[in-house]
Amino acid sequence: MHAHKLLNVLLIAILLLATLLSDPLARPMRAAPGSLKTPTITLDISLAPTANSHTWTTDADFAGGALDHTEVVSGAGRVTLAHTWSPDVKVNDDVLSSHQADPSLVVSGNNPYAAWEDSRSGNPDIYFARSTDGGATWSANVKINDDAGSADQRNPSLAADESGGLYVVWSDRRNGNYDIYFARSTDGGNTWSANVKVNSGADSLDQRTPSLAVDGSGGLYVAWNDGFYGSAALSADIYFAQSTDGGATWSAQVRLDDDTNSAFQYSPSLAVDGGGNLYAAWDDRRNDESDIYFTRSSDGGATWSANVKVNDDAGSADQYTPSLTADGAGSLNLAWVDYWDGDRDVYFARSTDGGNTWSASARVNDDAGSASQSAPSLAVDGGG
Ligand SMILES: [Ca+2]
Ligand SMILES: [Ca+2]
Ligand SMILES: [Ca+2]
Ligand SMILES: [Ca+2]
Repeated sequence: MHAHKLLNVLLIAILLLATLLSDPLARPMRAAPGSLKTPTITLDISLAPTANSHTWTTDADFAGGALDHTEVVSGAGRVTLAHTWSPDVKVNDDVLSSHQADPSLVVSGNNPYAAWEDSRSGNPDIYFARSTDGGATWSANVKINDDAGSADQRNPSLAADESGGLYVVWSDRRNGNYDIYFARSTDGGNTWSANVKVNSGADSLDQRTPSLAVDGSGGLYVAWNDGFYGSAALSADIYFAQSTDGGATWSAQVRLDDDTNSAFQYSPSLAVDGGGNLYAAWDDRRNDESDIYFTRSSDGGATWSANVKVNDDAGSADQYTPSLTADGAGSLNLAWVDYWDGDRDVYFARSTDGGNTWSASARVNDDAGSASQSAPSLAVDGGG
């Protein structure tokens, strides 16, 4: 079916988010002093099939309104991909100096779609734009959240299906504490549905950092961290819900982490493969420092496997903000931010057996200095 498979770029985009800029409360574990950029990494596994050769871009200044300084590096040298971000392309179209942050990008065909947190109206909202020319120019921006007040909307996670549907979830404080909300678009993002609440748990708690996955048959899946700001402040867990009716209604929520104590789980990343298997990774402090843990479900999300630790360092370095993708050939790719060697770097591991075992953790970014890299976000296109 894929006569030109080698020409189909398998694009993994890793967004590096300046989390302090986007939401100081959302990332309470670490500070990023001086981190004024939100760099983007793009990792192309069709060009770089081994764990030692990665293609990526860095230093996209999204917070300033541009995706610039795109740089692609692989084990074979520097490579420029046809649809990486062009220098000095501005996604947001507001003319004020308001704050845009925390972008979530998907690539469908060769064209990118973006949702982000945007404070042009004086409080954080979720905005959307699309490009039909590979990222060279962007559409007028569309506000997605439909609340009338000034509540905070943050942490968007955007997904696209193969028939042009667009879906986004985010954390939303319209009810006085954070919940997970959802909207969909069937017209390429020009208009968005009425917003639907996803989580069904204790509403006095905060639900944050959702991750959205869409399968090829209309299934929608969301994972989030639940309870961080509530009375169980240090025992936040990872929860999951799904929809089989396009997001109109959502299932009862299911807990994904199997920590038996009251440790902190945060920042899930969810993926679904072509066979309907679901995969999730998150950062997890059950060992009194942060590690990346993983689970999968082969029954549509009803039950989940025993959690597996992914990162292989023996020490107490922190690993956090994982980003997970499942490609069409049964491989899982996972990137995260790692404090292993004293500064923040992006690390990567791959599993070819459904997540039972993982490759050695490999550093992706190759800067020799102590510059910090943070908050990767992976996406893979339909060819992968
Ligand atoms: Ca708002
Ligand atoms: Ca809530
Ligand atoms: Ca917990
Ligand atoms: Ca660790």
